[in-house]
Amino acid sequence: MALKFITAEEAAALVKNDDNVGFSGFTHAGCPKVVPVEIAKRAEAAHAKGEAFKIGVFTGASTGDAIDGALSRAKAIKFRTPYQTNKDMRTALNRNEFDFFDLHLSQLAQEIRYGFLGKINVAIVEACEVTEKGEIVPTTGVGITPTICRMADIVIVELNKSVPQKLRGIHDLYELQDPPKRREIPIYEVQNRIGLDYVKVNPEKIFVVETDRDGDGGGFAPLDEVTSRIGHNVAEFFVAEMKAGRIPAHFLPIQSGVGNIANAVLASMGSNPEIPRFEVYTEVIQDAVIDMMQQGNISFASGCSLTVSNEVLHKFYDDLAFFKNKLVLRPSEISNNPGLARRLGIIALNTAIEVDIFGSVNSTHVNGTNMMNGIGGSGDFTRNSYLSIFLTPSTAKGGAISCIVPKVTHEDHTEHSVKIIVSEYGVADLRGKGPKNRAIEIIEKCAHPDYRPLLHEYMNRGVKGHLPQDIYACFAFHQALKETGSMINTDFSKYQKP
Ligand code: 0RQ
Repeated sequence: MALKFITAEEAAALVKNDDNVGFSGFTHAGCPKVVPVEIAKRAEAAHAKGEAFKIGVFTGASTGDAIDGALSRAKAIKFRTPYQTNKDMRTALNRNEFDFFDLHLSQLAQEIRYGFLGKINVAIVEACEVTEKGEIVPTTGVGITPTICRMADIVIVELNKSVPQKLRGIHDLYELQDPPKRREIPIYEVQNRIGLDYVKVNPEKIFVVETDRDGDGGGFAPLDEVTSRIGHNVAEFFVAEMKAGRIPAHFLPIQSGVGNIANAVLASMGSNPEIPRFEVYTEVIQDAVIDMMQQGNISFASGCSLTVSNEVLHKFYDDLAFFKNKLVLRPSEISNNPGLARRLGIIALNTAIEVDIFGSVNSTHVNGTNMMNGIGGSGDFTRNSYLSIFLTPSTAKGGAISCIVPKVTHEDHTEHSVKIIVSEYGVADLRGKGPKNRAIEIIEKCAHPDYRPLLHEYMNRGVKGHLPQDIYACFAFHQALKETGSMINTDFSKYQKP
C-alpha cells in the first residue's frame, strides 16, 4: 500500500494526552528531531488553554534536545525512562516534575513486552528508508526500536534525507522471545549477525514525516593531563595482564562507557604498541572507535549507536564501504545482553561519580540525592563482564570533592561486581581481596594524596567486624562538603566513637 506522508504538525496531532510514546535512537544518535518538537508545542498550547497534556517517554537511552530538552521545557512529560543527559530534563526530574524510572538499558524492551510499564500507544522513529511493504531502516541508533514499532498502534517515521540510504545493511535487528519460549542468542563472536537489516511492521500503521536535520553530535574535550593519565594507566594494566596470561594474546572484546574519559582510554589503547588489534562489543560507539578502525587498531565494532560528533559521522558516511563489514548496530537488549557479556568475555570500562574504599560504586546520584544521568548500560556489563573496570579522576570540582570516599552515598554497583578501579594515580586491583585489603589498595593506588591521610584515619577508627564501616562517620566527607564547601575539612573527632 502507498505510504502516508504527513507534516510534523499533523504527526504530533496523532499523539494524545496521557499516551505512552516510544522514541527510536540511543544517545543523540538515531533520535527523531522534528515531531517531538511539535508535540512540545502542542503541550504548551494545551497548557495555555488550561488543558492537560503530558505523555510517557520511552527511549533507548538519552536523546537529543529535540526530545528530552523540548518536552521537559514544555512540561509535557508524565513519566520518563530509562536514562537522560539533558540539562533541562535533569533539572525537571530532580524537582520531581515527573516520575523518572532508571533501569538497566538491556531490560527496557523486555519490560515493555512483559507489560510492566503499560501500553506503548505511539512509536516515533527516525529512518533512512521506509518501504511500502512496511520495512523501516533505522539511522545511527537503535535502542528499543524493534519492540516499540511492533507494539505501538501508530508508527510515525521521520524519514531523514540527510542520512544516506546506503546505510541499509549496517543493522542487525533481532528481538528476543519472552520466557518460557526464550532460547539462547546465537551470537558466539562479536561479528555474528542473527537478524534483519530492517524492522518490519504493518504498513497500515505507518505515517511518514520527511526531514533533513543533522543530530546534536558535539565533539569531545581535548585530552587533559588527568584523562590521559587514566588512559595510560588502563593501557599499562592491560599490557601487564597479557604478560601474566590473564588476558589472552588476541585480547578480548572491549565495552567502553560514554564520555571524555572513555574516549581517552580507547585512544591510549590505540597508541600503545603492546596492545594488539582488538574488537569492541559495546553500546555506544564513540569517535575514538571510528578513528581506531581507520587506523587498524580495532578490527570490528558491535554497538547500539554511533554516538559520534557530526564531523566524524560525515567521515563515516563518506567511507561507508570500508565500515560496512566491520561495524554492526543492534538493539539495546542485544548490545547490552548480560548473557552475551559473559559469553564473549567482555572487558567493561565505565566511569564512576564516586567509589568507596571497599569497592562500591555510585554512577548516578550526586550526594545520594540528585540524579546525574542514570545507570545506563554500566550495570548490564559490570556485573557480567570478564573484567569490570571503573574509571574516575581522584577528585572533582577542583579538589573540593574526593571521588574516593568512605562510603558511597548511592550504590549502583556493589563491591561484588567491581574488580578494578583506575584513577590518574594508579590501578587498584580488588580481585581476591577482602574489605580491609581492598581499602588499603584503593587508598594507596587511586585516592588523591591530599585525601589519603583522612581515608586511613577513617579505616583506623577501630570498628570491629569483617567490614569496618563506621555508621556514625561514614558520610563525614559529604557532611564536610555540605557545611564547609570541601571534603578536605573532614573532622572525624566530632563523631561518636564506634
Ligand atoms: O561536572 O561537568 O559540572 O564539571 O560530574 O564528570 O568527570 O566529566 O565524567 O562525563 O564521564 O561522567 C558517572 C556521570 C561521569 C557518567 C558519569 C561531576 C564532574 C562533572 C561529569 P561538571 P566527568 P563523565 C555507557 C555507560 C553512568 C552510566 C554509564 C555516567 C560531571 O559516566 O552517567 O556508565 N555514568 N553508562 O565535576 C559531584 C562527585 C563527582 C561530581 C564527578 N563525586 N560529586 N560531582 N562529578 N564526580 C553509556 C550509556 O549507558 C548510554
